[in-house]
Amino acid sequence: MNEHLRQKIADLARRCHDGARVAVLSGAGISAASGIPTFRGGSDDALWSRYRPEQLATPEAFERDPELVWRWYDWRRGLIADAAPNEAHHALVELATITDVRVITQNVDGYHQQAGSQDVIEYHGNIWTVRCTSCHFEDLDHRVPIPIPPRCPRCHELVRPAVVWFGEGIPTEAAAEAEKVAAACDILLVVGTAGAVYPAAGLVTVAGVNQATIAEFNLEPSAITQRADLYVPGSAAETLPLLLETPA
Ligand code: BJW
Ligand code: ZN
Repeated sequence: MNEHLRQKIADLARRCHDGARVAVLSGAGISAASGIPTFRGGSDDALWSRYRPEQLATPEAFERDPELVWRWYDWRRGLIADAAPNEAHHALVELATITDVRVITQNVDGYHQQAGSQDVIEYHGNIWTVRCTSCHFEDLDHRVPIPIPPRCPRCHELVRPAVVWFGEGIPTEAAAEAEKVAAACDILLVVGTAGAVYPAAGLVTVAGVNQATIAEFNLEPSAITQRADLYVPGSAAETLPLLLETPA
């Protein structure tokens, strides 16, 4: 890492120590160091390279073949259950002891909360919550493996993961809260997301028009990089902890 970049990160760390309000928009890349595969590119493991998203993460796919979709989610639930949050998640918990930090995550793995982050906004839902496709039943279900396809204990219709698929709206409260947090922050940390999926990626614009500093932490440049004030290359597990170093 060159001296110029180090200086920029130190400036950001100083602002955090001075009480700047921080918002975080995280994506699959923040959990990559935990061993959870990302969706797009950058890895032989990418889920999207083995399965096309429209085969799996849409309401139509679930209607067509609920067992296939559930097998995919069951596999991912197993990976998540067997792994744990990493240094990037933990760095954000520690950052919250220094200043006001709100995490908006596109991830469904629950790792931010598991690491200790409070009031996490789950923009795309949570993989451990299931809800009935017919009645109003919704509950946590941590079974791994889950009987496929799982059925509603109340009405015996299919249950589905309470996550947001393509073509579905973001949960109303999460959408409103994320918009508010993005608009009110002084610094937006964009961590491990390709910035290709909307409306999540639009939160960067919301923060930008409100004059926030956009700092991106990603292994590779993304759709966000051109809009970022600062791009920090590398694994978030190694780069986010740099924000905790006490500025001179
Ligand atoms: C590392 C790293 C390391 C790796 N350290 N970095 C505007 C324009 C065009 C299209 C649209 C638009 N607005 C809406 C749309 C349609 C669509 C959309 O965005 N399509 C695009 C593909 C173009 N959006 C929707 O359909 C959304 N809904 C909607 O718009 O509804 C309208 C509506 C309103 C009212 C009523 C009804 C409807 C919903 C989108 C839902 C997305 N769902 C998924 C699945 C969630 C559940 C699950 O997990 O199974 O969300 S898809 C998937 O993509 C998942 C992710 O959260 C999301 C984002 O992916 P992410 O996190 O960016 O991951 P990757 O893999 O893409 O990138 C990883 C990054 O990490 C890379 O950059 C790596 O370099 C980096 N990295 N290792 C740091 N160690
Ligand atoms: Zn039901």
